[in-house]
Amino acid sequence: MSNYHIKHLEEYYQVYRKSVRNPEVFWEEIAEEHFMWRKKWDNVLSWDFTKPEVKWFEGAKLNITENCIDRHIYTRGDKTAIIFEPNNPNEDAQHITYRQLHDKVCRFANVLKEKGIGKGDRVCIYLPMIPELAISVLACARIGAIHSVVFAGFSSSALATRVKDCDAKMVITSDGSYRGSKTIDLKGIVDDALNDCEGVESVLVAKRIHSEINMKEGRDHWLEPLLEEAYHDCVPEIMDAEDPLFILYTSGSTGQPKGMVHSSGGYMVYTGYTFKNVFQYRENDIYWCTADIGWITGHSYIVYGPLANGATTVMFEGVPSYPDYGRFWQIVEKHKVTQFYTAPTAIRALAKEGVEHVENHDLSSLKVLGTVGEPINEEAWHWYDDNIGKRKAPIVDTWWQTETGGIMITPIPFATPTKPTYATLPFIGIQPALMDEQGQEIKGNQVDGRLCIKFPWPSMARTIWGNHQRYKDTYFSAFENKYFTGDGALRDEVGYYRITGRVDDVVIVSGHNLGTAPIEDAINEHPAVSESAIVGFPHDIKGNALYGYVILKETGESRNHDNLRKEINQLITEQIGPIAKLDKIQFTSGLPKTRSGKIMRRILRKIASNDTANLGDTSTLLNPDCVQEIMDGVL
Ligand code: 7RM
Repeated sequence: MSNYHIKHLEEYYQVYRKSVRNPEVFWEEIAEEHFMWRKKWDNVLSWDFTKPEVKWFEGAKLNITENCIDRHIYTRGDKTAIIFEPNNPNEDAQHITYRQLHDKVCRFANVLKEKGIGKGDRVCIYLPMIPELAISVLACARIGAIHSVVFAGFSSSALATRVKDCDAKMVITSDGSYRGSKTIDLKGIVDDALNDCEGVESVLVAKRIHSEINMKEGRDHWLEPLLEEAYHDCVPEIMDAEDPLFILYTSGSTGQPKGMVHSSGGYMVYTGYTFKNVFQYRENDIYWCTADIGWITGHSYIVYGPLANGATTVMFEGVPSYPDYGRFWQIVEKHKVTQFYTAPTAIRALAKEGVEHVENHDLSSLKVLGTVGEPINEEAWHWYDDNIGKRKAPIVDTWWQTETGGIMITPIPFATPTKPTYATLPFIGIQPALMDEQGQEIKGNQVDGRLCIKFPWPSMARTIWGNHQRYKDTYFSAFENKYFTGDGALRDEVGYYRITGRVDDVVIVSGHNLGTAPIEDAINEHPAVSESAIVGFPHDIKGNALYGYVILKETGESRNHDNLRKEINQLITEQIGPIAKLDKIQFTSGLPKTRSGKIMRRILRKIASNDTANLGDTSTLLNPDCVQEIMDGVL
């Protein structure tokens, strides 16, 4: 039996039981046999969810880039580590070998050092999906700097909030980016953001679109000449297992995003181990995850997990619709992709365009398909299974979060029988629990409740940057001695889990987590707006879309409502980014409120979803009359 590579369902159950009965013995074995340490740990695990404090492999020393790069040079130095597929299909793909990756990461690391970056400093990376993104992430890790990647679709003010929150000393960006037929002025966005960020000493700028940009004397530096001059080797900084590796922001129920802090040792072990098993990765496979490295999926399953296994990982710069809706399948055919991992929203968008975009491509290389980011509906699941996997490639519906660092509930391909819309079974070492609203665990099968995790796992976030109290309040206070995920789930008759969706004020739109509070904050800055409430409602492609109820300061005919709608969406675009724009905006004179003044979002959600048959008791509201007004005005 192999604990590292699980191949049968029986093996899964055996290894799972072992991992739960004696987690320390189990994880010690995985860590010891499959990773490279400069010094072994004194203690595998110590934890206390009441503080909360979790430490894995305490006392151990390592550098994650030695695990992801150096050790592979001896065994697979000429193997491709990263395939870069550009936005424009006529531009050549780049194949970066492990040896070349070592050279590039070391040079970049030396540039960081020369610009005054050292262990523990924060570096904000705001780059499109070009090789420099993966290389800069690894370069930070090489010297122990904490990277904070901000998705390059975020606005300047969202970027500024994140740069300031972690007090970044440096920003890494590019002149601009390609996105389908468009170009985006990334450097201009960075310049706007930095007007407001005093702590940033330097900006490194990669050249991608060759646009005319402004370079601020003394602060901004072109990357290429610095890399050319830099020395090609860099001794890795030796880190403690619990030293932070990166910060990644995720939205929450207040305006300030939460900077989730991930560790070096535990994160490496868990992402490496899950990658191997969830994708059944074998040497010579070509693995492609379509996420952006700006999200956790890209961190864990484009960069760290695959490279820790010496895999070949594809990085795609473009979008699924350019130059046409067959682009994903053209890339699968071109690079003979064996594992393909994407989001349900992408599947739905492609399914809508019809199978003709699929049919003229050879997809026979595909062995495993994956989805992540939101619940996958049955129709999309079958479309994926029938047309992409041809019913031969199992679909792994992987549930996890920015906070969990790695995949938590998932089938293991060829071992776990799949079931549409079910993420199925907990991964090795993961102990889920369903809780009722009184805080009791619901045992047995065919039940549903709030999804918690009862026991630590190596890649869990250790804190929220600069705000440990918020970490405790958000994740460890709802249920005693448990990590609360914010999701609801059900468990079927055989113990399979199906994630039913968020039970808090987060809405998942096209696989992106959006807190409703920050969007409301943005809208409320409009001079004509007095109050607003945002809820999600079902959408065929995006999974959910946003519906905004807005109360104006002055009602009446004085303002053109269509113009106001545009201005509101413009404000949201500026403050958060275009992904947070509202699909529908309804002006109303009141919002349903409880006697304590809380907006009853449950009612607004039902109205937005056209599910008004069962609104529940509205008579206890402070202002029951507004419910009818809102229903009459539905868009
Ligand atoms: C990896 C990622 C986390 C939230 C999570 C869920 C939802 C993610 C699934 C899913 C149903 C899935 N991180 N979610 N995966 N819901 N089935 N397979 O997406 O931090 O950006 O989002 O996404 O609500 O709490 S994330």
